Amino acid sequence: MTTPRHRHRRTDSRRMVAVVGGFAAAAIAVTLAIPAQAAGSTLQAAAKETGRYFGTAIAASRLNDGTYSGIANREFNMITAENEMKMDATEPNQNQFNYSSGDQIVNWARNNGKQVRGHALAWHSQQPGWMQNMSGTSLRNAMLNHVTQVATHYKGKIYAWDVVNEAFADGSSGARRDSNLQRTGNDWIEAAFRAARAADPGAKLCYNDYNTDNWSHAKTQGVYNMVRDFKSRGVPIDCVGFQAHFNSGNPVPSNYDTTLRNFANLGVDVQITELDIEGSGSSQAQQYQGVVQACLSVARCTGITVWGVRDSDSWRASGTPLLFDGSGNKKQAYTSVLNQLNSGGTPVPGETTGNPTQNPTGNPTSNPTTPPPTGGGSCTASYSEGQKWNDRFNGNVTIRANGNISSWTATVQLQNPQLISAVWGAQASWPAQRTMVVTGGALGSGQSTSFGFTVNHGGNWTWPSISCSAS
Ligand code: G2I
Repeated sequence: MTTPRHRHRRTDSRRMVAVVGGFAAAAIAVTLAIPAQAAGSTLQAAAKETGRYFGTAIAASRLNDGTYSGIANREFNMITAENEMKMDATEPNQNQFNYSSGDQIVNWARNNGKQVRGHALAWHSQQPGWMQNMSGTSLRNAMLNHVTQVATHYKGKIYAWDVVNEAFADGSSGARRDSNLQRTGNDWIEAAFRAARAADPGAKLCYNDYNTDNWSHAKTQGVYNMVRDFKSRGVPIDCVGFQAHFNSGNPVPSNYDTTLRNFANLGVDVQITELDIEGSGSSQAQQYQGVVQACLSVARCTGITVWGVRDSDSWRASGTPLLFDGSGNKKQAYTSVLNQLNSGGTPVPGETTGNPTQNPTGNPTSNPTTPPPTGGGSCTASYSEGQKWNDRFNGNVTIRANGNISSWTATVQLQNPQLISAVWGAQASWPAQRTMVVTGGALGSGQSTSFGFTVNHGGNWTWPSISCSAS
């Protein structure tokens, strides 16, 4: 069993990990006690504490504005070129590439110790004039050449590429968007991904889109089905970007964490890539907090990027959608994001975990390439803090299979005088008043599942100890 740790009401939550390995019901347990650290005082520092990045879009033309670059340098550790690496910017004439503005941003980022998200290799929009009227094989080849050339130019300098941007239609069809690229054949997206992988094998390759935040929307499902298909056929895709441009007509959905988790369960990272939320004050702050909370609840949500620095830098400045006002002052939304980051999250890397406040409505399909579990592996139980109140706190446990397992049993041991008042996502039994046993079925190697519970702590904030055994 793990040793309980006495560290609570902290803002930088860490988890303890119990490992029971090898054989059925073997009682080998290891505790990883991660030392407490100070809460982050900037977005990047706070996000880093959870293993995530916090980024912004940068416009090359603004970099010599000291207020702008000062905030960008202080707060963010992942940089996206807002426009400078798009098709029209990088290949203004066919086979004549111009990397000057893109390089300016990449160099600024690297000189300041930041990583870069590449945006975007193939898109129906922002095509250079010469490409807009092309079709058929010549367009397909021009697109693939563009992907190859640009990804090769930036090879080794890009954390993740938005390989294909916005290829699905809005509305209820769940289908691909009509475009000149789509008309070259439905396989244009996977062709772009294969070309990008060949050019820069070190970059994560993402599909990026908007209006894919709500799990119940047809567009979300359309993208989900494509990613599932890609994973099943070995098309090289590593991540899905959720642009997250919100406003009153398109608010942050309450099932956002479900969406992120279900995509992550396909075996891809998920990233929030262009976040902005129109509005002001506490309403805007709360929505920002919700987005951050959703990402933090999913281990494979590896980072968040806001689409600009100050409100005045935004593509929709009148909606004041960013974290800094036009003078560069921190807004209420900034504080809510920072505080939420500092409240901790499911650490990265790892697998997905449950959010105790919402039961997922979707039912992610298991990756068809995963062989059916036959047993014999071990399991790892990871604890992460959930919400806290004066009289109670929530805890989350993620069970991860190391090797195939046919069943698992987790034991949650409470401390006196704690009592569990609610359990979700699992079947529990109570061999003793403060001992809860939770069982689950087969998991393939690397797969995970999670459950949560509420502890009425009676003044004792000590985390419960968790162990896991598998057969
Ligand atoms: O529309 C918001 C974003 C949606 N997802 C994809 C992103 O790439 C997109 O970003 C926006 C930029 O924020 C705008 O700055 O994409 C627009 C279209 O590429 C950008 O607008 C362009 C204008 O269309 C150009 O006329 C202008 O020269 O910005 C350029 C630079 O200011």
